[in-house]
Amino acid sequence: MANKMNGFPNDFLWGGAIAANQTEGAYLEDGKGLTTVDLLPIGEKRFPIMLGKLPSFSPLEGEFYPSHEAIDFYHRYKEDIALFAEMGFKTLRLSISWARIFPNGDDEEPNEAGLKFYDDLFDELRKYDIEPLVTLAHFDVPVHLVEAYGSWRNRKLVSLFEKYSRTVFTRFKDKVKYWLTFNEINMLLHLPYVGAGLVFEEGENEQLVKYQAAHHQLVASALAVKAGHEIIPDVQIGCMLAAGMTYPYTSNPDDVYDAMSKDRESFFFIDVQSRGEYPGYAKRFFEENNIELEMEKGDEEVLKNHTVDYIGFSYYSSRVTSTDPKVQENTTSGNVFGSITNPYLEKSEWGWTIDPKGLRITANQLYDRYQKPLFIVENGLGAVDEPNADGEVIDEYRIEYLREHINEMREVINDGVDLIGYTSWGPIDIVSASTGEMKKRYGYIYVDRDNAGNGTLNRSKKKSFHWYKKVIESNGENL
Ligand code: BGP
Repeated sequence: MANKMNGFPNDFLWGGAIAANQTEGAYLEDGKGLTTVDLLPIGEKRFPIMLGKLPSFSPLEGEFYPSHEAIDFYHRYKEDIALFAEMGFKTLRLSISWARIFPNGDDEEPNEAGLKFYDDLFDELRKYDIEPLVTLAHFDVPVHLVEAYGSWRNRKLVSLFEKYSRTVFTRFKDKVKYWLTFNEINMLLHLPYVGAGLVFEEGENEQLVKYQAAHHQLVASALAVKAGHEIIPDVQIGCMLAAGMTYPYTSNPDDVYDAMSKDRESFFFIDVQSRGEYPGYAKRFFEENNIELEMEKGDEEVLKNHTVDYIGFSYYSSRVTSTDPKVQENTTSGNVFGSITNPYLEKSEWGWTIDPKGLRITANQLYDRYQKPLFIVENGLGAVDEPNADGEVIDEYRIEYLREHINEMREVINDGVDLIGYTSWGPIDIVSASTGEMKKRYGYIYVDRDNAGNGTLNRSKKKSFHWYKKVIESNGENL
């Protein structure tokens, strides 16, 4: 056994991650259908819609829909990929918009213009030896599927998604080896419209609808894994979890148990996708909450036989939980999971706790649990960037956040975890998923565009651009 801690392996996949709906724009171009995100305005109506509480299926006059133009990646991807290549990216995580391929979701034939867009995009990446890492579903459901079937609450979506998966696997089998099925699949429980296109009806059992939709996505995910393994040689298909440790506020066993239960709400999905079966604790939860899932004959077998090859996860922050009502009053805002304020840690401008060590704990926890390669497919700091008088963004705060997290990643690897890559979120500024804002930026590359949709869309390098380039060049040594 080697006695030296080596840190990052030579083939470590450094890069960045984006999603179609937050980046591409061109929301109705070349035959693309409308998606759920295209109906999310910026401002106060956004959150209730994301919770599935406010059906709104036609864009309202005069309101700003950030995803309609986003950062116009659809037309500018060559320029952007050249910048990623300049930073030395080994990989770029991006998503395919289902509605570019099947505009209504249930069309007979795929839309050739949509397929061609991604074909060209993957060629451009290959030109620079950048490995595409592709998410099949990143928070965007074709709107027609919501209107016609009630989205993922309906079993019909399983076969439609399988058809979509098979179509893109077949088309891109020589160009894309790394795939993810559903982005942050556990987000469905917290933002059901975002995760699964769900809009609730008055008086229905929302838990039941959510877990039924979850079952459909889990089966669809397993069928996608099956299809990928059949179609693409050497394929790697992963799941994707919004991860982040939950700490008990005290050593009171009630708090400790509560923290474990909160984490299990998320692990539930990966337990099914990676271990291939519903965990016992979920069965108990279903029984106690009158959740009787409709399953088809063969579902259990599909889940069992087609588990994922690796575990992808996003990590932004950790959480704290307590069973003491007094302590519970001290809850931070901003993070969709909700959390007690952690007195040991700082928060971002949006209230997300900054916890680099939590990344080490989370990664170790996931590896202990699943014993499969891990891929950190999102991480980063959303911040307001102000260009100085020379038009430069000196984003020391972002560098510091990333440096501390990358340092912990080295520890993770030295802990014996098989960590295969890191794609930081939004390497170029994009639209924020939770707020719809441009103001919340993650990029190494600044995009001139504001919350109201004004700006030239010009790209420029921030200080962190040069820093991340050195990090990759030195394989994580020069932080
Ligand atoms: C994750 C999503 C991304 C993303 C990121 C940052 O939940 O997978 O789509 O945007 O979080 O969140 P936000 O954009 O709200 O800051």
